[in-house]
Amino acid sequence: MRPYLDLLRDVRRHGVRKPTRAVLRSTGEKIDALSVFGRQVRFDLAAGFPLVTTKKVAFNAIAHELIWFLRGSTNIAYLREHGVTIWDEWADEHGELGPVYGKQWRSWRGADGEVVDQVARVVAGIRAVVEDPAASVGRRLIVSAWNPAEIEEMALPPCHTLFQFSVTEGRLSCQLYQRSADLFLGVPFNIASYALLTHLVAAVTGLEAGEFVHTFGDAHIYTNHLAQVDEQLSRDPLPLPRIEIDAGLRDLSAVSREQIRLVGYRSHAALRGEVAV
Ligand code: U5P
Repeated sequence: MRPYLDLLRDVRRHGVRKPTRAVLRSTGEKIDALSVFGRQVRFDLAAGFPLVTTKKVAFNAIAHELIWFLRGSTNIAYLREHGVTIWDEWADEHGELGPVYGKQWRSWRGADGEVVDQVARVVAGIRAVVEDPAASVGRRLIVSAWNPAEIEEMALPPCHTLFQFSVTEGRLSCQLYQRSADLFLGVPFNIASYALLTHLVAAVTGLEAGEFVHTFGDAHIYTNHLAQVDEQLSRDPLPLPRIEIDAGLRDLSAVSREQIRLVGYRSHAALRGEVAV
């Protein structure tokens, strides 16, 4: 997890202190962040599954959240059923979040009422590139969650806004553009989520997982997380775990938690930090 820790250290040292719109729910206090604009890190997925080891990260919540995105859901009922609370702060009284990731990924509303399943299209596109490396979709394998016409209706405008796949010599790589990144609380989740997505898409298209490339817009550390970040940076990373995907997986809309196995995850102790909302 060197690339993540190097980025955390970079922003801790060189981030510019800025006011943000975020507040701490416990006190209502506005919170500043140390911030940089524009960074990129990359993870070779063959070298291990990039789950942060310098603090304990809740992989189960990450896996369930991704399954929930892939089902196209925007109601927290599925997450609640599985004890995942990460979206609770943003849901309305019926558990609805508006047209967030699941809606945009699986049923983007087009101009003339056409509904676009971007994930299904991208999987079909990857299969076409596997058949023919010169297929016209080869450099167009994109899923966007940033739907300008629907931003106002979303509980939170998408932080992970757009991702692209690339097929090279039997390996599937994924690059994410994340417009805004809470490096201490959000990013360990975001890295693991997209690494897992890359493994899942590779599994259903008969490819090996290649690289996950993570590109950032505003990468920041909230000032209420500085002590935890310093503690984390004093810890030595442990060997990375592996991920195993059930060989029978065919359909991304029907992935179950049991088809995903995290093997050999060891970490330092959890570090708590209050989320800025
Ligand atoms: N955030 C993440 N990753 C996520 C979701 C949210 O880091 O998956 C963080 C953003 O970095 C930011 C906040 O700190 O949530 C959203 O606020 P804003 O960028 O919309 O102002």
